[in-house]
Amino acid sequence: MPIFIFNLSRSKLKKTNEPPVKTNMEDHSRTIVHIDIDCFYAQVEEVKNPSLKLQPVGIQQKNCLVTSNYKAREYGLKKCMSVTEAKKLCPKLVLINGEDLQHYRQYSSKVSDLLRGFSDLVERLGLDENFIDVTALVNERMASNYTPVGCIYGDVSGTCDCGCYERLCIGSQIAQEMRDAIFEQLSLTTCAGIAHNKLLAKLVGSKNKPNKQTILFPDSALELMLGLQKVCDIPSIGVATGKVLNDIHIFTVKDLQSCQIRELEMAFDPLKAKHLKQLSYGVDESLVKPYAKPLTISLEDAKCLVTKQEVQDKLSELLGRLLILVKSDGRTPKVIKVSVRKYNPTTGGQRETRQCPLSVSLDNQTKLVEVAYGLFKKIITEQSFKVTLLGVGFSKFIDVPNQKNTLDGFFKQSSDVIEPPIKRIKLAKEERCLKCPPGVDIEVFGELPLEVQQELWDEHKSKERKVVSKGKVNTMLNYFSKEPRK
Ligand code: TTP
Ligand code: MG
Repeated sequence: MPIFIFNLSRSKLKKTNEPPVKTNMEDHSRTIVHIDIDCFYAQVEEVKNPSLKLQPVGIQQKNCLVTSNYKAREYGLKKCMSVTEAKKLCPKLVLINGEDLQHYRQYSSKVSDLLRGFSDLVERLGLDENFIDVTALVNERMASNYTPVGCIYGDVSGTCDCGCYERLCIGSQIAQEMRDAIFEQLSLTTCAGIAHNKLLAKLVGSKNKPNKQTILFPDSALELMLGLQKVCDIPSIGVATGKVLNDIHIFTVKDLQSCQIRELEMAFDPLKAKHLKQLSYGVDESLVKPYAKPLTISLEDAKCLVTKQEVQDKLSELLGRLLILVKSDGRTPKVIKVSVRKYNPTTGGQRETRQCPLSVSLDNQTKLVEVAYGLFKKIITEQSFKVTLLGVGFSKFIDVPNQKNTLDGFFKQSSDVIEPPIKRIKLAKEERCLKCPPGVDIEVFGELPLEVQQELWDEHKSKERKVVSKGKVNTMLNYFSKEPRK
């Protein structure tokens, strides 16, 4: 009895007293949720301009329709269709240029960050998909309520006795909570798949679209896989692998299931051969690999620039877009860098980068452009120049929490100099005289955030211990030192 404490819908399904039969020896202990944002770029545009929701909307890159909202799809519009063809099918189509990915990237990281509130194990796949391993959360909630939420794929009458039914039902409740949170906080609708591995979660999530979620219980895995037809429809089988499979006369998922492993081993290494065979049966042992936040956030433009004004305008444009990305990232950068490719008629030119500590508020774009232009001048010393690429970026991020200490909050009190929040000033005052390294202006030092002060102090101590080599000039300490750099 303790094994079968099911909800009403479940008990209707299992009336016999026969012990459930586990059909295979595969491990079902994980619970994986796959979340895919509906018509992603189109939805972001609708959030920015809600009046679009009532109209058929297509997102255009060059002459290609990369996606469209579901209203437009009613006219038969498909992804990757030419704009001309799309307009023919739907003359009222509202076309939006989707070549600037800035907002899409912003929403993409907001979704992943939000999902990380549910589990540390979040893996991003492209901009609009995430895998979340919710096994730990599911285990915490076991013995609570096993009502499945959303659609169920296939037949659920044959069952497995390992507890996967209960785990997947709880997984479906968590998936619903995730999707509700994404909708409440970001106004985006999503689809979710819930299964015991990544492959099946991704595949089953697309069975009911848009704004729906679907559970797959292990016994329906074979049915789902056979429904795919072509081997290339298996998500991790790319064009190259698909071609090799076709060359050995394996075209369908059924072909892959029924071929001899030896045949596969003639074309692939034994591990890959085994993996392909497993995939065809819906077996996928790959783990959800948590993503790390980027070490650098940067933007660049490969445009030919020949005057100071052009360079400053481009830096201003790039910084404007970059600041939005950095602020939404939530962390504080400590370094700004500029990359330049100087034109060279023979080689095409080589990229050079210069960086310096960031001592300017992110709210003061004018000052940032000046700093960036200063870095540019360190690379391009000539009066007359031709550069074919200009980039600007921020790095060395510190984890300032995204709420009270957002960059807005962090830099709010001053327009151009970093002003530490009250708590930091108090601490800094107590330690300022003790910790200000020789050669650094004590007033400037007192204005710096505690982390930067600490770094300067540590660097000074390392220098004392001769850890920093004499020739290294690009250090924080040298930057803040009153003495000119050698
Ligand atoms: P998809 O997830 O393929 O599509 P979608 O989110 O627009 O629609 P749905 O999931 O509801 O079926 O792609 C995600 C985004 O990636 C999409 O909104 C636009 C972009 N994209 C491209 O830039 N180039 C492409 O060729 C495709 C297919 C998509
Ligand atoms: Mg999508």
